[in-house]
Amino acid sequence: MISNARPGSAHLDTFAYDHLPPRELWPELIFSLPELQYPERLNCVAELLDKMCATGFADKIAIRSQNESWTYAHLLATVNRIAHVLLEDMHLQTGNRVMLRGANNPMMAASVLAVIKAGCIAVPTMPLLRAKELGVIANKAEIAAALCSENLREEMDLAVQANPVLKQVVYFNHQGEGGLEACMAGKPAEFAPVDTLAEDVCLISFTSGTTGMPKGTMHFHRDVLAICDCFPRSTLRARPDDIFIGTPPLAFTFGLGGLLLFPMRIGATAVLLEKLTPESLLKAIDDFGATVCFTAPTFYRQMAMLTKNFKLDSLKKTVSAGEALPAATRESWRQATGLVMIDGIGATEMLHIFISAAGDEVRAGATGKPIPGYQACIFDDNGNVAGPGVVGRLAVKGPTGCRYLADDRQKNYVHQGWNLTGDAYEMDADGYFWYRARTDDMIISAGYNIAGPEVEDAVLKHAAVAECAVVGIADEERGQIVKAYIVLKPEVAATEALRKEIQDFVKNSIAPYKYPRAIEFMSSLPRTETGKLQRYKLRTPA
Ligand code: 3UK
Repeated sequence: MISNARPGSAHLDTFAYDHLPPRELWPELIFSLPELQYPERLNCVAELLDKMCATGFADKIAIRSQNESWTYAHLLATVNRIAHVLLEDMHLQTGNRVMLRGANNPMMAASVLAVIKAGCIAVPTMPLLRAKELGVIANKAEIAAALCSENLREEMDLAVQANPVLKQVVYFNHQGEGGLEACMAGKPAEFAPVDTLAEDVCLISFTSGTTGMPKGTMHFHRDVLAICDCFPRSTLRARPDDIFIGTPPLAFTFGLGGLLLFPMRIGATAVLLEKLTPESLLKAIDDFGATVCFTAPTFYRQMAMLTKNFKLDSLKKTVSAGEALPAATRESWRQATGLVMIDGIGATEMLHIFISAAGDEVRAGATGKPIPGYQACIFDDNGNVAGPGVVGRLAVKGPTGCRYLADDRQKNYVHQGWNLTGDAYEMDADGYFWYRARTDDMIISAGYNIAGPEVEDAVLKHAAVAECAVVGIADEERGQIVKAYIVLKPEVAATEALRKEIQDFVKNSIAPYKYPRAIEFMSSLPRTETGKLQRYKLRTPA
């Protein structure tokens, strides 16, 4: 068989090359900034870790957890020992995929970095996935080996039993015989990074897609550095003395970037904590003196109601992504903390954030502008680039972009070199991008186009409302009607009078035809592990 691998690739196992989409289906990649001029050969972990140790950061704290503090030097030695285990004990070859399973903790982070440093391909998976879902991923990415946290052993073992493709698992955070820590004990603390190409795949991230087969998005060593050199430099403007904290799992690229790669790129500190609640995150911000926080809008909304009991004087910058940030949530966060939220839209396909704004550049209600390094435009219904004021499909391009692992849906995401994220957006005359809805979430009622999030924002401004999701449900007369699912604040009773009051409240703040004709009170809303509302579950209740 003729290998598809690029000449000079470090991959002995050419699976990734064999299953990348053909070049002509890739989005256009642009490297317009001086900081995006990477050499042809590049191992991103060598840049993020070995280089930081060699340039004065060896004794700085890289990672903190509830009970551990790891310096960059300690992280390097740990990563190196794991890399030896991968190659010598597990007999992995460069280019092999390695499944990674763990909540946010230092060993999970070290394992991801070790896989990449050893020239293999990391496939981090969300902690809550079950054996069945792990099997789908393992078969799709042909994964034979896994590193898994001991406390996730149950589903991992079931997945191994049911999927012959999965041949070996080594458990970490586990002191027993045969555990990763035991295997590492005899290994040297030095390991030379495998000399990969900048375009060798190092990460396959599966989308948290709501329907159908999950999609594997393939990312290069270069992409990992590119996201560190875009949003954090231009917009977040973090510094080496910053302390990063937040909720997104390392298996979600929002978390991998925000809670590991971004701090490492500048020699800052990452606080990795498992199982956070709005309350425990606030407490942790105080305990660790965190300065930069990454989480989803719904978390900020809940935290804003609890800030009275905390100091939060260390906190300087807060980043919201994963879902649209309602203007009402931005405002309650500002009132509670004095901080101007940095909203940013990112996507697993793009690896991280590509439209955002911070500080004085923020326009409440808009996501922001394409960050330096990225371009964005709106496509109208005829597939032409639309001018300001037109709602259409958001299209972006930059140094990163969509390459699905063996998937026909590549053609849906990439169009004329642009990445189509599946979002309906509008650009204003100043070049700000305003989120309207997911393209398939637009509600069409009696001929009107209604964006659910706009109605949600109006409902959320009512003092009795804690959370809200708005969807279109089938209606004989109007095609669809607007329905709001509402979680009330703890002390509020769900009455018929309140339903009417909320409807009138919305009619008074946005065009009356958008008001929710149906309202259902809920005790909670269905969400993914990444904090996204699962609107499809509300559209077709079980
Ligand atoms: C939605 C937003 C409005 C939007 C992600 C930051 O969410 C991430 O990746 P996913 O693949 O989902 C992508 C989709 O989520 N979305 C995300 N952020 C915003 N919508 N405003 C926002 N600020 O529909 C997008 O297409 O799960 C976010 C960094 C890395 C990520 N992977």
